[in-house]
Amino acid sequence: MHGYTDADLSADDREIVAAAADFADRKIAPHALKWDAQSHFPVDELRQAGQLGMGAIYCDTEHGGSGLRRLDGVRIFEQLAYADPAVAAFLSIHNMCAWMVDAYGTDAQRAQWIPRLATLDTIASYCLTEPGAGSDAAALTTRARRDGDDYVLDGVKQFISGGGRSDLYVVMARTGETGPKGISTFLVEADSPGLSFGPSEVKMGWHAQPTAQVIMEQVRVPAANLLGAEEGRGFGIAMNGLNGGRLNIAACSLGGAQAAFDKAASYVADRKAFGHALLDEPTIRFTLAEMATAQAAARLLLARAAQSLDDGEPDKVERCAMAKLHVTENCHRVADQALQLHGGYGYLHEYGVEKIVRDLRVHRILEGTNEIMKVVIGRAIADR
Ligand code: FAD
Ligand code: 2MC
Repeated sequence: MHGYTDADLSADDREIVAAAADFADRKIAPHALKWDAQSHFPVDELRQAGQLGMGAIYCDTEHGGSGLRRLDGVRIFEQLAYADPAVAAFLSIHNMCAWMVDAYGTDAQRAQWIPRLATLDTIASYCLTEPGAGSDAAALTTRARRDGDDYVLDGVKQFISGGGRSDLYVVMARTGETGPKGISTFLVEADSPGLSFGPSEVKMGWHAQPTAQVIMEQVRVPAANLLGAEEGRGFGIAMNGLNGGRLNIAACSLGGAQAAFDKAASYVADRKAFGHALLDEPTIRFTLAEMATAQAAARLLLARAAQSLDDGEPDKVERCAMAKLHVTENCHRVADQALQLHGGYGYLHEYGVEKIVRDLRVHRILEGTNEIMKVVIGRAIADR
């Protein structure tokens, strides 16, 4: 249980967090540096996580979801990210897709997809961003045209996590007017004729999961694949998915930064300079104190935001945005401070800290940039 004491959690909560930590320590951590260096996407281990209930964490148990809370979810992703933020973040995106199907799908869609998503026999990707529509997501131009009992999709999705490797693509496409009200959500299977993928992007971090364009040319899907069977609800579905996604990305930053902090604290205790351990240098202790305080504050803000989503509080959107903004910024700083405390060794791959810094950097950009988080929070303030 990295980052928690027994007093932080109830007995039930401890069991969930300890199980996630145990899996992460045994199945992910020993391989994280190799997977990063080799850009290996660990599908087998993701499926093992599915066997432990981490494929549809906060989906209803009716069709095989785990029926847990968002609060449990963020703690699970935090523990997984302690081992590898990139792997944890991919699983969080898959969980976001599973929840969208569970929360908005028809009974038939839920019965068809949730059992396979829960085990990760079906791995899912979330497709909102386009080359011409990132932060301004409601400007998307991928089109879905009704044709008899089918829809025909045309367009390009950019930066799709799992692109080319996932089995199911949850695609936001335009069925109506310009703006958010003309958008619908579709479930597109990987083997659909007309679906293709760009090359895997070469990235700064997140090497253990692929990122690629998803290209749709006359992709025909049955009308039954319209999520929720009603046009025009797609933007709301996408945004509600992202509220939880933003919490989870923050959790991945928190777990990654905790690993970096623990490495740094142990390193400065061992490293000698000027006749004593670096840990005995008061300014080094001040840095560790700042880092530990940042982690504790981030964990509290994140837990409160998760609770607001669990309870459907009126300000949940703003709280999720605040958590994403604060946690991803501060935890990236903690990871960078941990690198600095390692001196030159922090810059070497084998120490594992530079990987965390690289992986956490993108959390300030995706699932809504941190500038967009300020737009969301600012609008809430203005609307009060
Ligand atoms: P832009 O929107 O062009 O923004 C450029 C800059 O302008 C940013 O700094 C932004 O904050 C700023 N900006 C824009 N508007 C405003 C404003 N109103 N006020 C102030 N500043 C503003 N997307 C998916 O749909 N699915 C995925 O699985 C996925 N995975 C990703 C994985 C990776 C590794 C990366 C890098 C991205 C991924 N994305 C994914 C896309 C990601 O969500 C977008 O990159 C992000 O939303 C920003 O969009 P953009 O890149 O088009 O930047
Ligand atoms: N939760 C629930 N509903 C939301 C919402 C949220 N977070 N954000 C917006 N909405 C609703 C909003 O209430 C409104 O509903 P209604 O018409 O009923 O009033 C509707 O959506 C339209 O919202 P806006 O009028 O605010 O739309 P606008 O276009 O002005 O701005 C903005 C929306 C900027 C907040 C949105 O486009 C956004 O979040 N952009 C960032 C995109 C993003 O996060 N991309 C991430 C891609 S996924 C990824 O990166 C991965 C790694 C998976």
